[in-house]
This record gives sequence, structure tokens and C-alpha cells, in this order.
Amino acid sequence: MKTVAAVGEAGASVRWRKEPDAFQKPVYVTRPLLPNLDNFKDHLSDIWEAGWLSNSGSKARALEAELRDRLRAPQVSLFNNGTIALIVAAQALKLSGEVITTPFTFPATPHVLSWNNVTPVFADIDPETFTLDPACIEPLITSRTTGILAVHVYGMPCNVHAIQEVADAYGLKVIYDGAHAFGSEIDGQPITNFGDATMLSFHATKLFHTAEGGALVVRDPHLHKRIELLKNFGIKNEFQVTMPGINGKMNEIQAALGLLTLEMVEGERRARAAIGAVYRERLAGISGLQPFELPTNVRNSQQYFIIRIKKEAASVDRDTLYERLKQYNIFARKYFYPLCSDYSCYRSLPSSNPASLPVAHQASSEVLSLPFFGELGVDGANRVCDAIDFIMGSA
Ligand code: T4K
Repeated sequence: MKTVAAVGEAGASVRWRKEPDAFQKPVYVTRPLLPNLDNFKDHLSDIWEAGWLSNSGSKARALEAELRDRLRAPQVSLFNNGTIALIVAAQALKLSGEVITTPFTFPATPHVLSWNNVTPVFADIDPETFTLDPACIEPLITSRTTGILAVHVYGMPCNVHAIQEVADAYGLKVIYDGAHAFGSEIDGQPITNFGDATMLSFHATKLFHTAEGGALVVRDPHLHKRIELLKNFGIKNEFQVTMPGINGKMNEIQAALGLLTLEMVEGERRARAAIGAVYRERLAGISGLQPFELPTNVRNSQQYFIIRIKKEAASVDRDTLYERLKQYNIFARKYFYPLCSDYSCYRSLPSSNPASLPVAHQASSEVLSLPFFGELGVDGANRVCDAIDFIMGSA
């Protein structure tokens, strides 16, 4: 640590503070779980021996069975990534016209609608949960509305009961983008139990991953059949193709990686919970800084650790903190800034008017995703806090 003079007001006594050392290697917002390489090689040997690399092979079937078990779901469809899974969900549910969604998300969410020739209609979010505000949905419903695409952002469950009520009242389909929500539960119920379909992402940046990958979980067996057809070109059998499907299949190498990372998930969840506890304790006293908290009836997916920096109360704003952390080799992320409604491809939509999305704009200007992965350890988390403390002047 270096000792430096703290910024003091004219005439005030100068405080001397220790500047924390920068990390030697870059610290990213996340790191993928990597199973023992020999164990992975064993799976590769099986795959080589079988000479079967894709198209619902034994590894993919085994992973599907494991996930059905874990998610307590009657059926799970694996995909090559979460975005294609969502595109297929929208196709399978025959969404058309307009679908109401959130602007506070990753680009994949509204893009999935565009790829289905559906216009995204952005509704504002709830100030506490940052998920689609059910009260903002109803005023946006028109004769063209066919569905709601809501996001369990950071694994925070949407208000599923209120959303279902609106959907039922207007005959709308509900799709949940649960890219961040693997392992989330509401009152002990798996998050995938709600809506018509839920997508999970198994991208390398997700706690449970298959390098690239994803899944759709639905409860209706007819819908499941349709999804299985759509993800395999619509092929019913060797001589019958019944619908214009796509190639959404997960391959055997992805599935083998998934079988191994699945065994590591609970340990990783515990390691992340310990890091979260350090962040919560150490950052609590910093003026203007609030950890984003989940309600007690929710099982945390442990996907991200988010802080909010309140401009009016903090000594530095979110953007300054984000930039200055880089000096310590810490690469936090602004998930999610900018809002999707501000992208050049969506800006001209009537629903993108910032005046109708005040909460989303506020959230997007305040959030910062901190490094959150088991390998960081409690010591690493403390060092991240030292840097934040120092930058924000409370050390
Ligand atoms: N819906 C929502 C709400 C989503 O958040 C996402 C994806 C999707 C849908 C689509 O699901 P997928 O089709 O991806 O299954 C990352 C992920 O690529 C993306 O999957 C994720 N959301 C998003 C929130 O995060 P970027 O653009 O931030 O990725 P990148 O490359 O900047 O990676 C972030 C950090 O992770 C890096 O700074 C370092 C670390 N990293 C990344 C990779 C790929 C590693 O350490 N190792 C790696 O292999 O989007």
C-alpha cells in the first residue's frame, strides 16, 4: 500500500490514507467454473468411442435428466445457447404483433422479439426489484399485443403472480428470460414453474454453464413437443418436416462440460455467498452505496453481486467508480447500461421515450456489477472493498 494525502477542503486538516495495491492480474466481473481436466478428458473419451457428437446424444440426454431432477421440471429442452432458446420459445408460443418487455436487460431479450418479427414494447420497471412493473404493463396493451417477455434480472424473480393476472385478463402468453436465474426459487418453488416458458442461459459467464448453452423449461407437454421439433429444423422423422425450425441443439461436448460443472454448482454457490457477505458487511457504511438485495423468500441464484451508487449521497458517481476501479485492475460492469430502449435500433419506438421509463433510466445510471466468482475468495473480495473504500473516500 502507498500512503497518500486525502483530498481535504481548504483549511481542513489533511487526512493520510493508505492506497490499496492494484491486483496483479485483471479481476473480471466473473470467471467460468472449470472442472478437472482429466475428468473432462474421460467424457471426451466416451464421446470419441461413441462417435456421436450432437443430435441428442447420451451426454445431452444425461444432462437433461439431471436438470429435470434439479429443477423439479417434467421436461427440459437443452439448447446451443440461451438466445436461440428464447427465439424458439417465441416461435413455439406463436407470438406476433407486439410483446411487452423490459428495457433493463441484455440486448438478447428484445432482439429475440425482432427476430420473430415482433415489435418490443418497453414498459418501466419496479424501483425495488428492477423487474418489469406489472402496473406498467396494462396501459401498453393494444389489439396487437400477444405476450409478455419479462426478465428475472440478476436472478431477482419478477412479480410472477401479478404478471400472470394481467396475462390471464388479456389472453397473453408469458415468457420469462431467466438467463440469470438458474437455482432461483420463490417460496421454495423453482423459478421455472411460472409462466408459459422459462429460458435459462448456460453461457460461460453463468454460474452453471456449458461454455455456450441454454434451456427451455415448460410445463405443457404439447408445447414441449413443439419446442423439440423447432430446435431440430422441424424434423418429425426421416421423411417428414412439419414446421420451419432452426438448429438449436446442444452438442455432446457442451453437455459433457455441463455434467461436470453441475457437480461444482453447490460449492460455488457457497463460495459466492461468502463473498457476498464480505461485500455486504464492508460496503454497508459507505455513504450513497447500497447492495441490491433479494427478498428473504427468494433463493438467490448467486449470479451477480450488484451495488447501487446513489448520486445525491455518494462522494463519487457510478461512472467515476467504474473507471477508477480499473486503476486497481478491477473490471466491474454496468449491467445494464445503456437501456435497450436507447439502442439505435429501438430508440425510435414510441415506447422508448425516456419520459415513460423513469425508473429504468434511474436504475441504469446507478448499478454496478462487482467481481463475483468463487475463485476471488474472501481475501479478494476484501481487496475489492479496500479499493472501493479508498475511491469513495471512506477508508
Ligand atoms: N438474456 C439475458 C438477460 C442475458 O443476460 C443474456 C446473456 C441472454 C439473454 C442471452 O443468453 P446467451 O445467448 O448468452 O446464453 C456476457 C455474456 O456473454 C452473456 O451471456 C450474458 N447475458 C451477459 C450478461 O454477460 P458480455 O458482453 O458482458 O461478455 P464479456 O465477454 O464481456 O464477458 C464478461 C466477463 O466475463 C469478461 O470481462 C471476463 C469474463 N469471462 C468471459 C468469458 C466469455 C471469462 O472470464 N471467461 C469467458 O470465457 O456478456
